[in-house]
Amino acid sequence: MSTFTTVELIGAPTDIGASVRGAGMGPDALRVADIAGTLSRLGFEIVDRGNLAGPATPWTEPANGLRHLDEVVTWNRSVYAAVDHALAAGHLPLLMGGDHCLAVGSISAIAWHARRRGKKLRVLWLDAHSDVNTERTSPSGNIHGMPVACLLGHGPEALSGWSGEAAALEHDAIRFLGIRSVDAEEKAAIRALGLNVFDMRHIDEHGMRTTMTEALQDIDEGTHLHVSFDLDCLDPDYAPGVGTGVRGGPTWREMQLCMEMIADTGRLASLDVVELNPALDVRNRTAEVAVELIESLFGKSTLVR
Ligand code: 4U7
Ligand code: MN
Ligand code: MN
Ligand code: MN
Repeated sequence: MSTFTTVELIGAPTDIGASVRGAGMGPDALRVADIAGTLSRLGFEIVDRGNLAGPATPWTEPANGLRHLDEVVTWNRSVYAAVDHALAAGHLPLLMGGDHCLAVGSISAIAWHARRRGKKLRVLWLDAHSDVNTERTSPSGNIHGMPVACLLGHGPEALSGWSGEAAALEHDAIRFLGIRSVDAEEKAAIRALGLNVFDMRHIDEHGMRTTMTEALQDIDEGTHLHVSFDLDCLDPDYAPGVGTGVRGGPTWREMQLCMEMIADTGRLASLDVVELNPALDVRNRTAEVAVELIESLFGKSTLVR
């Protein structure tokens, strides 16, 4: 499916952008669930870069609306460098978080490469949340609720402009899926910015198949498709090991169809898997579910025909 033969695993073991502890154990939980063996059985070459190093989480209160800003910047710099290195080598970077603030570094590096190669960048943001808060609107100060604002050039200055442009993403380059928890001021931002949100109401009314057909509508040969997969997108019945779970998400089966339809485009070129929290999980079930879904995303098909 993918034009890539080598998948580069990059572990970023940190919960620096959250206020619930535990997402730092995500990379090793995915390794225990055999992410490497699973992808290699699908025919991919796997390079596991191990875990990046970075500052410990200080668990201090937000300052000027931002919790742990300096440490978030440091972690994202390492993520940017690692993703940049993987892309330069022609590999598909698979970032294993860690919390979702790390998408700033990952997607900024991807945007830089896509622009240089003349590719049209499209991002699918699979999440219960829209992550478009800023330091002025965030009810928590947690930066894992702000990466989209940063990538659109509206976040805190220290986390904006990393792709070499004011905004790594144009407002119409990102599609949100599975959204069901949006803060009041985020709603206003979504409207003001004209963002493309396929919320749970849309999935309920139209089904996953129609929703995905719409979401993938302008993907073509010239597209670099990035998936930013926040595991709290799934219903917590299927994925209990997350720090900010919200009832009423897609089922395992619906999420499988979503992943299979993305795989069918053949354009997947990079992936974040974030917000897995093994401290809240049940016998590594969420990590196993994540690996099953990633397997479909990379082209394992249950089609008999
Ligand atoms: B995640 C929240 F207030 N919106 O900003 C906030 F509800 O990366 C949650 O999607 C953010 O898991 C969740 O703190 C961030 C809250
Ligand atoms: Mn998120
Ligand atoms: Mn989320
Ligand atoms: Mn904008």
